[in-house]
Amino acid sequence: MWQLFAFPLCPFSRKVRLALAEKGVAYEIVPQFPWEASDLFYALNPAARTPVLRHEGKDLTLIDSQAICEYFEETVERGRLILGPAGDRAEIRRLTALFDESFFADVTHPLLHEKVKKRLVLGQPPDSAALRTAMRLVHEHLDYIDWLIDTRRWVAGAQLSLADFAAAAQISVADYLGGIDWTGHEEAHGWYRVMKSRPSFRPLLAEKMEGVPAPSHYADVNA
Ligand SMILES: N[C@@H](CCC(=O)N[C@@H](CS)C(=O)NCC(=O)O)C(=O)O
Repeated sequence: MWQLFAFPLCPFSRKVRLALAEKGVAYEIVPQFPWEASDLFYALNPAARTPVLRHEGKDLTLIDSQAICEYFEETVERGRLILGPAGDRAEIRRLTALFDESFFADVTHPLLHEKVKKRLVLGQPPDSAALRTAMRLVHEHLDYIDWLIDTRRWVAGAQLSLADFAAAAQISVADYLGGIDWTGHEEAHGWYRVMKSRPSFRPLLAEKMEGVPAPSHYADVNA
């Protein structure tokens, strides 16, 4: 059985969980906060970053959400997420990287730092200027998703792909932390409701992070 070292609000672990669920790969979660890394976790990943996926029987450790998703794309036929001709696959990888890197840096990471790490680890109040900046930048990302969904059916093209799951994983964490305002983003909002309604999303919406309450709309697939 695969073991996923993860914590509930890690967007990269969420991306992996969505991909594994879409592909029908079973796993169990080993709760792991990067800021409380166990000796075992350090031994598996000296960078002490989640997600890490371990299979004891195969003596295999996979690190980094993209490496993990690509591994299962290469080894599991079901639920193709990087699909189509080479040009389409390049576009899926471009947009996956955009959400993993830019959305995370602009929005998810500041929200996690200000609202989770400061509260649970550092015992400090959030910096309201940093939160305002993240709330401003989220609109630029949602504008881009509006445009993508307006010009193609899914984020990276005509087919549902890893880029949709990477984007939805980041947004779901930002939404949990009260960082998403859908005003003026009908296309992006409609797309996210569809993503939220997928069976693969249900376990994420049901999960809570201790000490960090979610807003009431968070788990509502119609909200
Ligand atoms: N590129 C990596 C990013 C992983 C990452 O940044 N994980 C965060 C948690 S969401 C982490 O462990 N941060 C702790 C640190 O960077 O020290 C991936 O896609 O897996």
